[in-house]
Amino acid sequence: MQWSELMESVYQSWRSVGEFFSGVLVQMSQWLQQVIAWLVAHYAQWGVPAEQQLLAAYATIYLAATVLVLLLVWRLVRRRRQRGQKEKPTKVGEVGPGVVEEEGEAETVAEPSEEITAPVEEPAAPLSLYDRMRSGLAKTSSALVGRIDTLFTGASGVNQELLEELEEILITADCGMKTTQMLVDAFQKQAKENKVTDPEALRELLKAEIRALLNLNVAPLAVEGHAPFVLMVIGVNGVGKTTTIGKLAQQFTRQGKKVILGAADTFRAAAADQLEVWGERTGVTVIRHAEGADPAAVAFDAAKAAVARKADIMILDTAGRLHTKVNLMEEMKKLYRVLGREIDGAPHETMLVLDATTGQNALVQARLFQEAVGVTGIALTKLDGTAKGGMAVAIGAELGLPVRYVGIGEGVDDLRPFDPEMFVDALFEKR
Ligand SMILES: Nc1nc2c(ncn2[C@@H]2O[C@H](COP(=O)(O)OP(=O)(O)OP(=O)(O)O)[C@@H](O)[C@H]2O)c(=O)[nH]1
Ligand SMILES: [Mg+2]
Repeated sequence: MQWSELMESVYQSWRSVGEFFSGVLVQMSQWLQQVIAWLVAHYAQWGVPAEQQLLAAYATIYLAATVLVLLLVWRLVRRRRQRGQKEKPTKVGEVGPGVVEEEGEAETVAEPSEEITAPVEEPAAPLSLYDRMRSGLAKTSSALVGRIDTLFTGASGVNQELLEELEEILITADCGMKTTQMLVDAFQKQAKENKVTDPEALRELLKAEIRALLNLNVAPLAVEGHAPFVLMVIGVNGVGKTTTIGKLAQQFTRQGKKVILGAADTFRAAAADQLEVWGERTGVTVIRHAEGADPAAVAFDAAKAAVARKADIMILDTAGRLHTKVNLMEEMKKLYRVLGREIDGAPHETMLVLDATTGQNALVQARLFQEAVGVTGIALTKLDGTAKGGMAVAIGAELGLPVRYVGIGEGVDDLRPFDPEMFVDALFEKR
């Protein structure tokens, strides 16, 4: 191709591009003129003086264009922000309040130190209570019910071998010796009497026996009878006392109840700080004193505040660290004395928090506290982190105490009033 031909074709292409854009510009200016004429005509109809009609039309177009541009910018920014949130990594340690760690005698509230990052999951549809329970019990279910299913499917009737293996499975899932014996005896009796051999029917039979055992000690916490209702929360270090109190405060507040929290764990300032974080989240007042102060003095002030402010519920956090049973008893006696003097019949509930992951050790703790201070109910936490969920069955049968709440995760709604029906259904649901 000749040089002049090349230049000619470049010139032609530019010319056609230029013609296209000038055509567009001409068209747009024609539309603009039409819009201006239309606006002017309307302003004339609305009685705008002739010399201001054109100005008003231009102002209207200017305003409309500005709004349009702003809308476009807003949409762009919103889209970018949404994309940024999907991609943003989160620190695992940021999820909840400080995690309490224990090393020898030193106590510290651990900073959210691990820089572990996890991708933020796509927002999922909120889980129903049942689904939460089901997923919280997943580990126990596969360790307990999964093994039981395998046992029943491979068995040829209810014989000694099957019963011994069933016993072993129940004990491994921390159902406790006494509870396991009760369950196995009842199961054997029912299977024999009703001549049950089919694996599915055996499964249903065991499920019914566990449900019956759990139903023996059902008693949800009823806070309505007293105003204020005083709930004292006790338990050893790190079992989840403060977290449970925080969740309860939020749940009661949502129900429209007025809550006051007392930080009677004065062993370390961080304990009261942790409670304050929950208080701020919920908008609940936290009564606290300086580190090392007398817990009974905090209880006194919290009780006074609860009465003065007409609170429905006062929840007292206590220290998990008391070296001997004598110390524990002395401390508790003092707290009982102070609370009882300020509020009739207080505390109305002494709820012991037990960590399900500690298995049989939790039962030992429970017996100690029961002897020392008189427990009236149990909150069983961290069921989601263990295959030892059989604990929930053991508590009622071994201690004769009602499980008031179960913790199946770190979220506020993961603390649930204990419902044996739902618990057993979720545990036995086929996965
Ligand atoms: N997965 C899971 N974690 C829980 C549950 N309940 C509490 N935790 C966690 O257990 C840890 C200890 O909880 P805290 O509430 O500080 O325990 P505490 O009994 O007050 O401890 P001290 O104040 O040291 O006596 C925290 O990281 C909580 O988030 C639960 O139901 N499931
Ligand atoms: Mg605490």
